[in-house]
Amino acid sequence: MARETKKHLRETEKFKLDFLYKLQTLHGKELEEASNNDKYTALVSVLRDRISQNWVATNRDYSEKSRKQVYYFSMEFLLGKLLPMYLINMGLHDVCRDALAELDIDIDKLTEAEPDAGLGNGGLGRLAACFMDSIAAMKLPGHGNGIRYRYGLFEQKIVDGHQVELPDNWLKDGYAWEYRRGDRATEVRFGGHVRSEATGNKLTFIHEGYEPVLAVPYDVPIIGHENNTVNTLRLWNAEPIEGEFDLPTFNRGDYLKAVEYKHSVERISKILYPEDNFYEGRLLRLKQQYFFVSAGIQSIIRRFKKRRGPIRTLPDRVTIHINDTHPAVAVPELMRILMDEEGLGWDDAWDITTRTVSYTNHTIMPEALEKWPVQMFKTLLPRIYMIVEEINERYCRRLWQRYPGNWDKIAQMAIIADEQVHMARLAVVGSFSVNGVAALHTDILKKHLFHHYYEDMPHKFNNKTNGITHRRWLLKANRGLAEVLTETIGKSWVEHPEDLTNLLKYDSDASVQEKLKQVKLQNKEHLARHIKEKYDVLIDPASIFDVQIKRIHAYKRQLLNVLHVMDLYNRLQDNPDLDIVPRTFLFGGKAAPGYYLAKQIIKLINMLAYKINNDLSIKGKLKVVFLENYSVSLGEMVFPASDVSEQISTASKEASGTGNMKFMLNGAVTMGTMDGANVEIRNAVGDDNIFIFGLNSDQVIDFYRYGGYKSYDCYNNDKRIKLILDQLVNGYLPGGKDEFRPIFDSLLRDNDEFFVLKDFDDYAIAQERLDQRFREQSVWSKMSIHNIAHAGIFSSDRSIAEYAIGIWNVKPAEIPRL
Ligand code: GL9
Repeated sequence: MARETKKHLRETEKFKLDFLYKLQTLHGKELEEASNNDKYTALVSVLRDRISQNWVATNRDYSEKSRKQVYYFSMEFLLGKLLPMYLINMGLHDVCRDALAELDIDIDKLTEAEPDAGLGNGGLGRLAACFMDSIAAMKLPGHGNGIRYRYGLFEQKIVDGHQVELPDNWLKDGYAWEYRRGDRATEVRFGGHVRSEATGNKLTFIHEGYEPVLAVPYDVPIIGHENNTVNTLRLWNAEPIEGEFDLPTFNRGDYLKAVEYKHSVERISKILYPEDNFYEGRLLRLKQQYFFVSAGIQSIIRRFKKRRGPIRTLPDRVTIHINDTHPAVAVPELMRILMDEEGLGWDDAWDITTRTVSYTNHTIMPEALEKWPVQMFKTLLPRIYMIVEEINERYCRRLWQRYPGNWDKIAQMAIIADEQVHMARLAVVGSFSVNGVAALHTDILKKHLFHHYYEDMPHKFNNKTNGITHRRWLLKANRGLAEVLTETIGKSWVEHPEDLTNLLKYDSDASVQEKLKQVKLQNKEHLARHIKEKYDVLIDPASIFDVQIKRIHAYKRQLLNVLHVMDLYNRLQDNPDLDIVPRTFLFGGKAAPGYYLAKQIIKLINMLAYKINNDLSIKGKLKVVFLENYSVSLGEMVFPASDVSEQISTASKEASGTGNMKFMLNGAVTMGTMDGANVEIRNAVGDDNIFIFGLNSDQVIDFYRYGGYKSYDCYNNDKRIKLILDQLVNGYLPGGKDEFRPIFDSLLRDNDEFFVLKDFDDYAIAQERLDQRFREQSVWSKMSIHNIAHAGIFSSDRSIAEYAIGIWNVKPAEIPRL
């Protein structure tokens, strides 16, 4: 017997015994009596034991060697399921699968028992999760800091074509991956007032009458890929301060008030706000932000002081990275701690803070930029507000010197203006690095959104194009493809995704093309079975799977896609023999519960699907399916089964996109605008391997600035457009006649803010080109291969390497086995 096999057998046997032992000690059960959930928790427990040694070793190494560490502050971490990824990262996938198989347990079945940790809305939260994975894979000392929401992103049900939201009760059976660290809890203070006291020539500030909240950390281990690194994702839970110690005076002895207090505290980490690219100025949201930021910074400083000496060296040992502006209160909070608790003066504190905090902007959508009313901010965070005021004053004073008399400009740059605290401005002024998430986006930041700051502080600005972890989105999600790749070019791509370019040599190799086609077909069949079972709709795996999955948002233009489907359908009805390659249009995505137009789009897709899928006259050439409850796990099934990736946002609006990268990595070809990272995808694959259409971002921005677009002209001059739009409001679709009037109005009365009609014709032409290319199967295969081959640079390992070198200055640490 080969040594490898022997080793495998030994490990499998050991794993089996560990598992059975856990089942017994945890649940007091034998295999026969154990539920799926029992088996799942026993399995995770086996893994936890193996992880914990490396976790201790990692933390010991970081502190003994005084390694510089980065803390990624994010309101969202959209993790998905960890079990399958951790088995892969720990190199235990096959051992575990075989051990369980011997016990007649299907590992995929166990995985179903794990809730998708949906602590995020979409791209921004998923990016944070990919980054956690890459940081650990690259052996970098870096951790996450966020909120342990009791309810993650809502579960979407489609009822009569409408979206209905159900609470995501993901913690109902507990979460097997978290470790509650009660001993590391810390206090966060809200409200009250601040009194100053002079001691000698120094003013001290005393915060009184506040409501204290206990922040309790729940740590989730973040495991590196086949290395010993185990980093920490620390998620904070809000709890009332109980017991005799330090009971807040305001509720001492008052039972009702004490209960109210408990409720008001627990609300803080109760729900994730379900908005995408949109900001709602709720008090509770600001509370959430300060809560996890304050708790996070306190725990960093506490740990720092235990080991690493003088506070002045903080920037050499720690970077606090803020993921969008949500954690921007990190700037004044760090100032507060350095001054009020560590006794530093303003200048020293400011110097340390602005060398410790770095910031990523994720959107230029005006409605997503956070601004807090001064009154609200000041009432909730009185001491923090004082500090923001001082930051603002000092900054404006500097601006007066630089731009004397230029009041307009200064008002546009002031952190406090129009009775609001502008969080993006605070983030730019208070950090040492400001980055966008794709080359085009960073350009737009420099030229438009942050233009004045860029002129003032050009050195801060830099680009870090987003990435995705190829371990989850290929190795895990598409095993079939991963195997063919390894067979063809060897396995180096797993460690070095840029090696995927070795595939280019085979772009015209018939046997490689055939293997890839087979894998794609299997993935499509798998998805088709799922769709048949779940929606009772039959789709043809030989048809083009044309997919748009992402949050539903006007700027992402699901509507453009829908209008094109309506047009295709109209043409097919005119001529049932119309020569098109059969197409299956798949949609998926959640709409924010209060976003009326987005919910209407979902309804429209479903009504259209109903009409088309039941029309026998078109001979099955067209199918439309809306996939319910798009989530990380659903994405893992859909990306591998896709032929066409719809990335059709209005140019300039999509900061980067990351779904676009997951599609290309899985061999889909992009239909897209010159927006976000699509631009870089095009540069990588070349014009022959992508379908680009529509206005570019300069054209769009010019229209916004100077006007000149009249959507009515498109309606009046293009018969197809007129027909489709009329069909929205003339009773053609099932449902009420006026059901889709608001969509109609947004396109005509409101002059089509996102240039849907303007880009329609070019889109339809590009779709025809695509249809033609798909017919030549070897040409299509070659395009697909070029997409896979060039996807390596969109690995989040590349992004993280750039952050580590260009912003954080953190270095890999080899963790020894204990
Ligand atoms: C987003 C951008 O809209 C995306 O284009 C970008 O890829 C991601 C990650 O950088 O960030 N900004 C943003 O607010 N969201 C993004 O996806 N929204 C959500 O995460 C829901």
